[in-house]
Amino acid sequence: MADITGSETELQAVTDGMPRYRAQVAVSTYSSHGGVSGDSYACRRLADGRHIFILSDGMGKGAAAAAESNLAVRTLSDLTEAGFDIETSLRTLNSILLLKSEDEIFSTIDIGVFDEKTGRLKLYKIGAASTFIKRKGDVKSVKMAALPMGIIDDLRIDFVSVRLRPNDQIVMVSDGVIDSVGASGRDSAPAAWLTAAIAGIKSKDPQTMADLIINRAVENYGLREKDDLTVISILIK
Ligand SMILES: [Mn+2]
Repeated sequence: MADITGSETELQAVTDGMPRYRAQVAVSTYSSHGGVSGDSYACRRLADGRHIFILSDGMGKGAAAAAESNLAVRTLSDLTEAGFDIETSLRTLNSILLLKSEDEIFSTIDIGVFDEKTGRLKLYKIGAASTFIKRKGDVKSVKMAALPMGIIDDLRIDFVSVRLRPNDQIVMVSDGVIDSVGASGRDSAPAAWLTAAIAGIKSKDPQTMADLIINRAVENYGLREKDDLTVISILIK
């Protein structure tokens, strides 16, 4: 997508504090271990009109993984709601996880921050799966390489900034969704099936989008053991 850029120069002048955009959000999940998902998520609207979407995949399975990713999402949610910026919140969480390192806690973190005044979406990824952006039938994926949280002291925090338009659809997923196809052959564009699936889903309704992707991923696994699956789907208006 041409306007995936860190530049702020194309920003339209925002003359007042009124929201110009709206975000309609839906989530769909599937848990592989008796109702306890190792994925955790939170979708919040902050007081300043930013929406924050957080998705964390705890390493391991079942209750232990759930506790890890829950801690990560709760901490980030609380810190950002208290007014800390994303970078500070991520560094604080990383320090907490490192302190508990005898338990070998690591979690992937995927954050989307959408500003309803500017239409700008910032994506932060720490060990997280690609995010998909659909505009007029065309689907692009955003991937960023970084180790999961709680592994190294010197956390590198990067973000990708995208200027969104009304009718754009955003899809955030946990890795279990992408890996439902070709779990063994990760080298050959593992996200290709999902790019095609999102392009093929004509509905603008975020709940329909999220539910259909979960259904397809479960079908893709067939009888193979499934990972936990989470889809956060957002429609910009
Ligand atoms: Mn996973």
